[in-house]
Amino acid sequence: MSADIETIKNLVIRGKKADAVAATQAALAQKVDPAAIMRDGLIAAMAVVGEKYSTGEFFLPQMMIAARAMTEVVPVLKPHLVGEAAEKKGKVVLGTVQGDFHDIGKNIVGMMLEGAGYEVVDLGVDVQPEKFVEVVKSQSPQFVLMSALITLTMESMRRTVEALQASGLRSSVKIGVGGAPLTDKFAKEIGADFYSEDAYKCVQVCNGILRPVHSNQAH
Ligand code: B12
Repeated sequence: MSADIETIKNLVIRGKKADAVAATQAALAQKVDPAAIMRDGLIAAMAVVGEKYSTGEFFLPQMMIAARAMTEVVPVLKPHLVGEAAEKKGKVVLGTVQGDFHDIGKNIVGMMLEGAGYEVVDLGVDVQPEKFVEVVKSQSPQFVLMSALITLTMESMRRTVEALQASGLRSSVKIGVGGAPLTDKFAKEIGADFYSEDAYKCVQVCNGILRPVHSNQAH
């Protein structure tokens, strides 16, 4: 089995899940950097699939089998990407917003946060604003993180921020948003605290937000 990143990318694009898993295992055995496999193999493959869908070269079934291949490969990479954190840093409530069923990116964000020591309460996909509010009330997290991949469902993020505001819980959490169509500008516009373009940066931002909180408590 050929084990380079380009091969993995092409196998994921074509939805060859067993071969993509085998190629990833072979690449890891040959000490190919797992973060590079994720970025230049898997995430890059999804970008190509999206492009092909836009141009009409791919239809929904092809997009689905490619997504399934990616979903199979991620657990193979997981132990190589995330460590075991010794102590819990903080609690995150995470979900893909109402109307949106894309969860690959959200799951990667959750995986990286868990590896970095966060307790992640994953609400899944198509999460209504009221559900976020209910769980923030019962779980008292430090962060609410929302994912959206469809331009239209970005509006569900706005409604979730509004619902948190209306329930009086807004100031108890930092709200982060992400997903391919998101921008810093949109995050500011809806009153979120931050936008991150990928899972790695999201972990860094969360760590950065918690650090001053801890040092304040020490005084
Ligand atoms: C895979 C995929 C699917 C899969 C989803 C499988 C799954 N379990 O998620 C399937 C085939 C089911 C699907 C369905 C649909 N899809 Co689709 N899909 C994609 C595709 C190809 C890849 C998305 C993906 O997983 N990327 C890889 C991950 C790793 O990237 P990511 O999600 O962006 O996440 C990273 C960052 O954004 C960030 N991040 C993500 N979330 C968060 C959250 C926070 C808090 C933070 C900080 C960071 C962060 O970190 C992640 C890792 O670094 C995209 C194309 C694209 N370019 O995005 C289209 C795309 C998103 N889909 C699209 C469409 C139109 C649909 C459908 C409506 C199609 C249809 N006619 O039914 C349905 C939607 C159904 C619904 N209501 O949700 C459009 C959306 C157009 C738009 N802008 O509005 C796209 C852009 C394709 C296109 N070019 O037209 N899709």
